[in-house]
Amino acid sequence: MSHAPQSAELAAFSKSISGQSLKPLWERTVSQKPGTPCAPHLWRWADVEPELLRSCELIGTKDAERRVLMLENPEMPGTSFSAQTLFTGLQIILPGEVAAAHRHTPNALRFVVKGEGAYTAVGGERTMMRPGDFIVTPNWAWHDHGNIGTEAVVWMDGLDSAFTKFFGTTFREDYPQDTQPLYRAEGDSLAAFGSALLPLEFHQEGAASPLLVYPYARTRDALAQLQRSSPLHPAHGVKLRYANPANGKHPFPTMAAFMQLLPKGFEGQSSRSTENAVCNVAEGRGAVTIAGKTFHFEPHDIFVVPGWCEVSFAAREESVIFSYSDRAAQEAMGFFREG
Ligand code: 1HN
Repeated sequence: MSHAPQSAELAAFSKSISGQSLKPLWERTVSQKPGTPCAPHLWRWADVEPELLRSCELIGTKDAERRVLMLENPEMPGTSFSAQTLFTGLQIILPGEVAAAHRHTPNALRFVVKGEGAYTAVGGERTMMRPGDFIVTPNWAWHDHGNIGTEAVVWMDGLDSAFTKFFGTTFREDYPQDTQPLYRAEGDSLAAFGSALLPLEFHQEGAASPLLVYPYARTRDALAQLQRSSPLHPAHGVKLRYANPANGKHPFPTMAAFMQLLPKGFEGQSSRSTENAVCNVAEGRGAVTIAGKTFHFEPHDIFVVPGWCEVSFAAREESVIFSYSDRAAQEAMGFFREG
């Protein structure tokens, strides 16, 4: 940077104060522009699935606690983050395995990728996990997972742990037993919050959605109906955001989540916003161009759209794409911008 005129005296001054942990603002080098160091990147399911299966031969859920491969951005080594503000992992659980109960300050979301027969228990209620389901694990809620089926189950974990790291507020606790006691029947949360109805006595506790699971079948039907009846958004196709049914806000105070449908042959306009996003291809094949770089996508591929990068989609087949981003936090703080 250093726009200010340099003189020998200024240089000497700068040097002399450095020993007191002082620096002239006019010499600062931190970027004053939008955007992050994060690179646009795509992880191919065809490459990652064999590594997940291999990890199952090498470690169990007892030793790993969570058998997760982290998707770490190639431009952010050592951070464990996929984007500036987001954690992304792929978790695999085998029949008979349990991932023991714990809780932590980061909020977590699950997007189920492949397989049936696994459940997650959150805050006293269990739900089975089906491909395409979006599941909410609010911060500080006890959660454990298990596989009571006959096949491996894989899901994507999305966490806002970059925020707790930033604030220095990362806390965690193990539950004394592997599994938590269940005090609500399976399906209770969907019945109470999943039909534009609310229990009379309901009041929002915490900032996360009280709806534990947003089943894929419903989301998929909604997208199909709207595709038939409404004009497409020129950049996003048909795109819906997941809402907290009690207040219409994002499902987490930090993270927003979306599902979009791109009709076969869709060639979207390019768009840009400050949100940092991670996309997971639920269905279909096509291409996404991020900051001038084109990636071809197939089902279950995961890609990162860093903030302030131009992005455009082209769908070779009808495609359905899940995404989550830091838009909730950006909006709350007044930082979100598009254009
Ligand atoms: C976690 O608790 C889970 O509960 C998954 O399944 C991934 C990544 C970082 C920190 C905690 C889980 C996680 C995690």
